[in-house]
Amino acid sequence: MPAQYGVAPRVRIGQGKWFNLLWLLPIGFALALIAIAVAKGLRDLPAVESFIRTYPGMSELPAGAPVGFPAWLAWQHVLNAFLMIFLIRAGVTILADHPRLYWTRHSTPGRDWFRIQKPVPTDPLYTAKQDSITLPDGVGLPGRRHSIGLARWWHLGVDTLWLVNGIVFYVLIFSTGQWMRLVPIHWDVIPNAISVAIQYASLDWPAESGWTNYNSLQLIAYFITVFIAAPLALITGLGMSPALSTRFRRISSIFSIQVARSLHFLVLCWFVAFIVVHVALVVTTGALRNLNHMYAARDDESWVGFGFFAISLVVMIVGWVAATPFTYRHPRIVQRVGFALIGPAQRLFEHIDSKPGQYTDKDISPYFWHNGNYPDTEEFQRLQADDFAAYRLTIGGLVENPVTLSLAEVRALPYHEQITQHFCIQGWSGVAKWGGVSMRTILDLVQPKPEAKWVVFYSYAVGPEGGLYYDAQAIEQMSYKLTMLAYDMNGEPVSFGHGAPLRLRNETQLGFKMVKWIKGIEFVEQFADVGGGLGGYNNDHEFFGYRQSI
Ligand SMILES: Nc1nc2c(c(=O)[nH]1)N[C@H]1C(S)=C(S)[C@@H](COP(=O)(O)O)O[C@H]1N2
Ligand SMILES: [Mo]
Repeated sequence: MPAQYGVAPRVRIGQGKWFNLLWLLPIGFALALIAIAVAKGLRDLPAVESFIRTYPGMSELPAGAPVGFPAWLAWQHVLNAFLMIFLIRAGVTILADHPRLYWTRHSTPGRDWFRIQKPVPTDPLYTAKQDSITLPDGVGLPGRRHSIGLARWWHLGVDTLWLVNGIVFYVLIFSTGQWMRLVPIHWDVIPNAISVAIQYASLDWPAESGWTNYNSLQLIAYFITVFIAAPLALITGLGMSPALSTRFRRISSIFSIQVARSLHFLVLCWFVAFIVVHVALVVTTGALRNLNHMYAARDDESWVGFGFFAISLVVMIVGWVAATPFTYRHPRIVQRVGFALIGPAQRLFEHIDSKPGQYTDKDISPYFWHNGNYPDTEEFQRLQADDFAAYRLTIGGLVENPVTLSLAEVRALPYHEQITQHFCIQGWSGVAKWGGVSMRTILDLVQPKPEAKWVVFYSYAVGPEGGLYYDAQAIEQMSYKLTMLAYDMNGEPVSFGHGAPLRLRNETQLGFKMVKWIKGIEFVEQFADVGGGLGGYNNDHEFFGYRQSI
């Protein structure tokens, strides 16, 4: 897609007022100056000096707490920092694909609380894809407009490595006692942290002894990062999965995908702020000694730690610079490796056959985004002109009883209705009531042969690069309670924009798998011979995956 840049981050205040976050730079600078003046003033007060003497900044460690850092900790720290580069950059690219955040599952234009894009235009057929924005290549991973397919492989693939590293870290800190240095266990961390804050702000910094014991402010920051932010990143990430959200109804009715996505973003903000402050303090509070602690497992002022740090920095910079060009040159490798890493988890969640009844009429979204490429062929326009009287749905392939059905015949089949939530890969969501035919009814009608493993849905619409839009679904999911062909939406015939006359609903999957404007259905043994061979138009052209339960 042609590049399109967004706007500086904005936060909504009240109904229609937006605050440009760039203002935080001068405001933050002014506040920092005020904080310094106040802290300096405070330190002239005898009461404050005696408070700082009583609470110099460190909480006592439990008996037997380890001294210094083992080599495994150093390695895990390096690996963590390296992986974070790709996680964060790919995460920002995913955000840029739907550059708005909401607190409710409705994703209503104007109700976003945060955006890096202009307000939504009034065109009723405006699509979420049109709304996506470009990031500079060095910032995003990969960054190009609507490169979410590749960004997700980076994000989810690297995430599995990051999680493994994190699990190893948890196991090791708890089995070696290193946890004692990361978990506040005494209430005096609070006054000590306040004391440290005053000392930092007054520019008369506390004594450093990170080798044996962090100061209390540092301790709290590390504790939040390791035990709150990191688990929250995982939980909020999973909170965006369609399969899990339709399965865990109670949790997802409070903790909707949009709450998850917004919190996921706030976790990112925490990590970025943490990294900035952490690195700044490492450098300004005795860089050589600090680097020896974490990169050479020694407590002196030699250049050894700096040497290891410099090597890791070179690796990080090379990784940073190479990742985007590599992705553009070898997108299929990124797609394949990403799928190898996260695919097993996606497959696991696909086995969830959720119950209907999670939502009621009052949950229906007032606005439901449109997406994709609209059909514009003459053939489709003719069908549409006479209300699809000449429409025929052909269902064939590996079935005992191939059929060709008019829309009236489809409507004559037993009626199935469900109110469900749609999860677009780009991040928006919406609830709608779908009426039509259960895919179970279709299976009963056509009797798939035992060899049939995949069910391919073909559309009347072509994709953005030409070629029919299609998608292959695992046959197992076709008999799920919430898989259906919809001809009604919210009590009316499905509109042109939402896929008239017939579109698929498969609630374990992300929205792109739900083909609109269905022309035909084919049962096949494998999808390698269909389209580009990767199981769907988006997989062939946009590097998505054929399993997208996350
Ligand atoms: N034929 C066709 N079907 C399609 C698409 C498309 O581009 N072409 N886009 C998909 C995507 S990415 C989404 S999110 C949903 C959007 O459905 P909606 O427009 O009804 O919200 O349709 C899916 N089905
Ligand atoms: Mo989508």
